[in-house]
Amino acid sequence: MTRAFRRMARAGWLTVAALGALGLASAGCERKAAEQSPIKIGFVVKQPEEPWFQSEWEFAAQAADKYGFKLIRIGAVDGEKVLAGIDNLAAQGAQGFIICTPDVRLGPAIVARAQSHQMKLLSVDDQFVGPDGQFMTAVHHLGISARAIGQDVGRALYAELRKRGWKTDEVGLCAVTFEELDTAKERTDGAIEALIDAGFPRDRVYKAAQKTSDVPGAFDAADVILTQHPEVQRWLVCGMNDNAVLGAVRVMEGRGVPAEAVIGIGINGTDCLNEFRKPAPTGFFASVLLTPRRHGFETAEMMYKWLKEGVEPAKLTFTTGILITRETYEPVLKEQGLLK
Ligand code: FCA
Repeated sequence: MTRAFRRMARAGWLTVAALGALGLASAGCERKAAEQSPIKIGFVVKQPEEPWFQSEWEFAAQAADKYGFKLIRIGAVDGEKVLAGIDNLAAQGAQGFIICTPDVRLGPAIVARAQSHQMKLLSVDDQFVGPDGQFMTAVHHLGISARAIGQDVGRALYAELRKRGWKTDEVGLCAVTFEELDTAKERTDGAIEALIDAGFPRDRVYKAAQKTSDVPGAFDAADVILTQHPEVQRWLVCGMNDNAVLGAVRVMEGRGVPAEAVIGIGINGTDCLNEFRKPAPTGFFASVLLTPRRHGFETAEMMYKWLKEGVEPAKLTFTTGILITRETYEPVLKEQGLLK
């Protein structure tokens, strides 16, 4: 308030019109502030209930805090929700978004919708596939080194089998697969390949195809395998992620297979913490902890710098993982900033 204004106010000369003008001025200020920090970034995920995606969101929110942009989180479980979500982001003024799509074959439709709103786009975790069945390499992507991580799982399964002194002819591998998604297929193929390379018999590999990539989907798939192979006494379990392995482990528990006769190794490391915290060990032996910070913070940071400074992100980025067990998960997660 100017000194003259204050003098007028003291003298009781402020009119209704003057007060109105003050109000208008402050509305103008707010508008100006909004124009000065205009960056809004969407983060769309396919399974918002999965801890992995919640971790990505959390880390993206840390990037938003650091750089001062607005993060808009959207959970989109099917194609319709994805396209409506993109329209919604555009209506809110977002200039770009990061997405893990519920179906990689939606890639062309997502690209077209982003272009129609002149929005920048970056895919995370699951890479888009074009009408020719090939990856859409024109779309910037950050994902995991799926085959190498799968191979780590296979090697760790075999090492634990040896440690327990199991004979391979009484063991079966229950591989919970989701082969329509390339990153999932690469993971389970990698695990099977490494196990066979290490000496595990190929004819004791039993694949269980998930219809949905969640715990109930894995449960139903593994249930069929257990029914078909009542002769198997000890089980190894692998899958695309923690939830795939958890589903199979639950089936085995339900059928009375003792926990010590199961070695399950997941991937993500974010969705198995409750399992590791159970007072007694279960068949879920270990997980490969991925880097949700890189998938959330780094993708959001890349998008921000692209929008703000015109710095184009790398076309393709691949991340790695670290094996964690009940014994090691706490220090490792603390070190990674995933646990306080
Ligand atoms: C896929 C899976 C997630 C996570 C991510 C890196 O999107 O569905 O659980 O493993 O890849």
